[in-house]
Amino acid sequence: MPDDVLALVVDDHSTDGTADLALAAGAKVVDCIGTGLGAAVRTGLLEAVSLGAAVVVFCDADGEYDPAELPALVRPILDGEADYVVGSRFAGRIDRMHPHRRLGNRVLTVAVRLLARRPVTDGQSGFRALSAEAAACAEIVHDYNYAQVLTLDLVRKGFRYAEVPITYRFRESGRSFVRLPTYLRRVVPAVIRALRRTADGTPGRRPSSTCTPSRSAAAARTDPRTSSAAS
Ligand SMILES: Nc1nc2c(ncn2[C@@H]2O[C@H](COP(=O)(O)OP(=O)(O)OP(=O)(O)O)[C@@H](O)[C@H]2O)c(=O)[nH]1
Ligand SMILES: [Mg+2]
Repeated sequence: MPDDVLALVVDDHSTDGTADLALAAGAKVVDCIGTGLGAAVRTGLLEAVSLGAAVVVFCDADGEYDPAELPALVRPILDGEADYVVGSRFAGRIDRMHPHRRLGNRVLTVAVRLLARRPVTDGQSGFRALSAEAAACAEIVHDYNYAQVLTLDLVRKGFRYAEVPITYRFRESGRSFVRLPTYLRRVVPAVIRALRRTADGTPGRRPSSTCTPSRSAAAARTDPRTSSAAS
C-alpha cells in the first residue's frame, strides 16, 4: 500500500476476527455506527472525512473487486474532471456473475440511469471514489444499502459523475447479503426518500446549501492523501 493511501476497515459487529486481522495487516479499524451496508459506508465516509482525506475510495470486502485498480478510480478526481467516480463492471470485465444477478443489476442500473439522468452503466458497483467534498456532503438515507441512493444524492446535489471500467471476480467464499424480495422492499422506499430529500433540500448531516461541488477539485489537488475503506 503506498504511503499516501490509508486503509480503513469498517467493522460491522463481525465475529470472525475481521478487526484483528485488519489491524495486523496495518489497516485502521473503526466500529460501524449502526448496522448494515449503508451504515458501514456512511461510517467510513465520516471517518475518512474527519481524517482529512483528499479522496475517499471504498470497496466491498468480499474480494470481488481489485484494490489494485484504485489509481484508475481516483484519477478523474485528482485531474479535476469528476467528484464521484463509480467503477463499472459492465464497462469493464466480468469474470463470472450469476445470470439472475446480472439481470437484476441491468434492470436496477436502467432505473438509476433514468432517475439520475447520467450515463450510468453499473448502478450497484461496490467500488467507488469520492472527492473530499462529495464525501462530506454525501447522505445515505438508509442503513441497509447505499448503492442507488448515494448516486442519486450526489448527482442531484450537482457533483460530477464519472465511471471507469473495472474488473469483477465472483466471490470465492461466503454468501451474498442480497435476497431480492428483501432488497427491493428496503431499497425502493429508500430511493423514493432520497429523491424527495434532495428535491426539497432537506438538510442531512450537512445542510445541502453548503454542498456545492465547486471546491472539490482544488481540495483534491492540494492534499494528495487518499483513504480507502472496506465494509
Ligand atoms: N456492514 C455490513 N456490510 C455488509 C453486510 N452485508 C454485506 N456487507 C458488505 O457489502 C458488500 C456487498 O455485499 P454482497 O453480499 O457481496 O453483495 P453483492 O456484491 O451485491 O452480491 P454478490 O455478487 O453475491 O457478492 C460485502 O462485500 C460486504 O462488504 C452487512 O450486514 N453489514
Ligand atoms: Mg459481493
